[in-house]
Amino acid sequence: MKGALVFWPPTASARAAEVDHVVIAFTVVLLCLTVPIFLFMTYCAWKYRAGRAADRSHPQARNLKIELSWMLIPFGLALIFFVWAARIYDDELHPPPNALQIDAIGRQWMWKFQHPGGQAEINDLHVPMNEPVRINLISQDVVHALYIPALRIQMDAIPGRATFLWFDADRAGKYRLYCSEFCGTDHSRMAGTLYVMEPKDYEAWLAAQGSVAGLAEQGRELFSRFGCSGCHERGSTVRAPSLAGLYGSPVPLEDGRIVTADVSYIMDKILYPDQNKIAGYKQKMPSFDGKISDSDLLRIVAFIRSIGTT
Ligand code: HEC
Ligand SMILES: [Cu+2]
Repeated sequence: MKGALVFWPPTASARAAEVDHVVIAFTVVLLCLTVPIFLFMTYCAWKYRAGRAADRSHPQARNLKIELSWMLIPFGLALIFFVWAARIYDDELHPPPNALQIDAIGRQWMWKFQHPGGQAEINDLHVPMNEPVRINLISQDVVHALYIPALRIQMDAIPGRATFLWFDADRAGKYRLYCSEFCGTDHSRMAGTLYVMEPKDYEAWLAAQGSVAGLAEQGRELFSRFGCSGCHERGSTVRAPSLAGLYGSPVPLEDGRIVTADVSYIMDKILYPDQNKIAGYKQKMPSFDGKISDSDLLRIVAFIRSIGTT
């Protein structure tokens, strides 16, 4: 409904429903704990009002059982909610590895989305239903945040850093998406529509975008243009690690840590190669911070991702 106030957004995923359960249950518990107190206060104010002959002797009273119960019961309840909410949070942090990966770039003042096949869209996002979707987020200028109320998810898009969110929408439809971080004059217009589609409709939508070179293919081209291949391909005089099979694999670092080569690791390496030095290599890679646009960066990452599985 246009113009109508929405007090409770629609629910388009199992996790969103779970978030609602936590919110509703927590509200009910809070009401159970506070309403009796306010009723009792009102009763006492009435009973002991000025001029009323009530017993005001106020004898010492102590009841250990009552005191313990009003500490331990709320504590136990708080713990239950902590564990319940922490499990949802944990789910948010762990996208399934086979999730469809879509890139999102925030910039003043629009959202740009890039699909693995190279299809790009502005402020609209088409996704298939009943399939995990991972959105890799980045910002080209200031901090933005992608917010999709129907999925109860929100994540900052931060310049120079890769963040993500993921969801598994289970109800086809049109939902709103927003930028929820004040980002300048037209912040309020930085919004769009999420289309959750039947998988076959999504395929049809992708096909209707015309033939574009896949993101990975565009990335392969940039990989040569930015001179990455000069160091990273066989026959180079610089000893640089091969990037084939890198994506998703563990990387031993010079300082002893072992990290997984995910999207943010690869992006960090391209922008800030001096961080996360790799064991067994001389760090000779130049920083590409400021030299490469975010869309291109994501294309190169898509290329590295595509040779990660072959
Ligand atoms: C001058 C040579 C050189 C160029 C140019 C270069 N790299 Fe590197 N790269 C290296 C070296 C050397 C390392 C490993 C050293 C280290 O970081 O400890 C490396 C590491 C990496 C890693 C981490 C690999 C791993 O096994 O974890 C990635 C990813 C990467 N480079 C991507 C790129 C991309 C993308 C470009 C182009 C935008 C690029 N590199 C350009 C030399 C280069
Ligand atoms: Cu914004």
